[in-house]
Amino acid sequence: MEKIDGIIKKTTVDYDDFAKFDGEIVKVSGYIHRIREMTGFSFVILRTERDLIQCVYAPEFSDYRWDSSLSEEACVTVTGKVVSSQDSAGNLRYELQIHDVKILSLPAEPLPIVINKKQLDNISLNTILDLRPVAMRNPKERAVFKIQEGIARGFREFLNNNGFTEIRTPKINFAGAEGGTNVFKLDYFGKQVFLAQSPQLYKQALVGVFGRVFEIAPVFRAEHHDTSRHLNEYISMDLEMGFINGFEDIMNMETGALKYIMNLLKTDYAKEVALLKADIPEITEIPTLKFMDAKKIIMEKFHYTPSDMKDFDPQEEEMLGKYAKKELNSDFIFITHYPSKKRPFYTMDDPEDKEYTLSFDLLFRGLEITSGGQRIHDYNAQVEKMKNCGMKPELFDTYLMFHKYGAPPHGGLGIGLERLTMHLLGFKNVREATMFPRDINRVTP
Ligand code: AMO
Repeated sequence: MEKIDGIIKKTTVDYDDFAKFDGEIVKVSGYIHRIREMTGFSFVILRTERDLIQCVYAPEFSDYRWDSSLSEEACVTVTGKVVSSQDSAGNLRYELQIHDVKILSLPAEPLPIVINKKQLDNISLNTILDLRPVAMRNPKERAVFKIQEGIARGFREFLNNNGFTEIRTPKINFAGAEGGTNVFKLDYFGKQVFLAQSPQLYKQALVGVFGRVFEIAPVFRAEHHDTSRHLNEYISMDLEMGFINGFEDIMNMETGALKYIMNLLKTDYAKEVALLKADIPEITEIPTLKFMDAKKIIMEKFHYTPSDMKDFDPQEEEMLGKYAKKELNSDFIFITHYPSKKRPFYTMDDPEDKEYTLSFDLLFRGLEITSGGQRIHDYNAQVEKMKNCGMKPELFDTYLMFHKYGAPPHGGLGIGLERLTMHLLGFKNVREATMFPRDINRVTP
């Protein structure tokens, strides 16, 4: 009787294990990435989950004879002998002398774009996005999303190690959490509801249950403009923690998470980092600057006249990024104490100056990647602030249960995963760091 043990063990070998099998016969499954015919033999590059493996076909290696129906993108299992050699730099590398090729499937048509060059040359971003499922087969394109996996994994691991509980909050909601006009409305069996702009209201409520919580999930923003940094659906990496001494605790946690993520990328994602020549920042400490001091720097050092003294425009963020790099030797800078008028209703005002808040943004190489801060935990103060913001507190009674029945001082943050990936990899457009972007012009693939 066949028994099911719950694990499908790989019967094929990864390139990283080739050293252990030097001189032995192994099986490797993958796609035929490229075929180069030479005189008397052929190079067959096999694309596996994370590697390109050089295989060599020559009639003298075995009785196997090359099947002429084999084309690029054929799915195969290659059996062959692992052979080592030294490259020009003296490093050991391994290739496979082909003894057999089992065809698992053949492509019905040739690919619409060339994916087996080092990068997708002369192909517009729009075409790449239209053809994402196959465009991502290019090793460099694929590496972008492996790095993105590393970022999210690092965030999760760091928080797991620090007593946070992973939560899942609803994405169909009774109200927008962040205010503003960028909320998607939905007909919910005749009632109007909204797609979640963030998990804000739920993550705060769950601090009342678990103390420290986090979520990595899609959120939705009805952005009406086509910009290089806005998506209509993005992945928000949120955390929220109770019993804090101030919003500085949140900035500290973010610094720790980022250090952990960057180290993880250097170790477990070294292949992708090398392939993309990613400039992974060294983080020791992250400098902080108050909002109004940042404005002064923009005006005095960059001779720029801001059009809005309550927020930064993208150029101002770039200036602050340059300032942080040049004068403070940091790729990151926290800007704190944003004006109350520009922060949402849950933000705690600075008791020393109510015009400003106990909040922050984190800029990475001149782009906002995070917002966060301390929240109001007192029930009456929260109701009061909602009224001042023109909201009806009675519509938020589930949210306010947290405040009504005892809430600790708490705070949190939200990081845009795609924006962080974008600036880590030096992209100009957030879509390059988004697997299947949703924007004002795109809902497919
Ligand atoms: P905020 O609205 O500033 O704060 O969003 C947090 C971070 O999310 C990213 N982001 C976006 N990324 C891509 N496309 C968009 N349209 C987009 N909008 C925002 C940015 C931004 O810094 N609840 C608060 C967070 C908190 O205080 O916990 C919030 O959502 O990187």
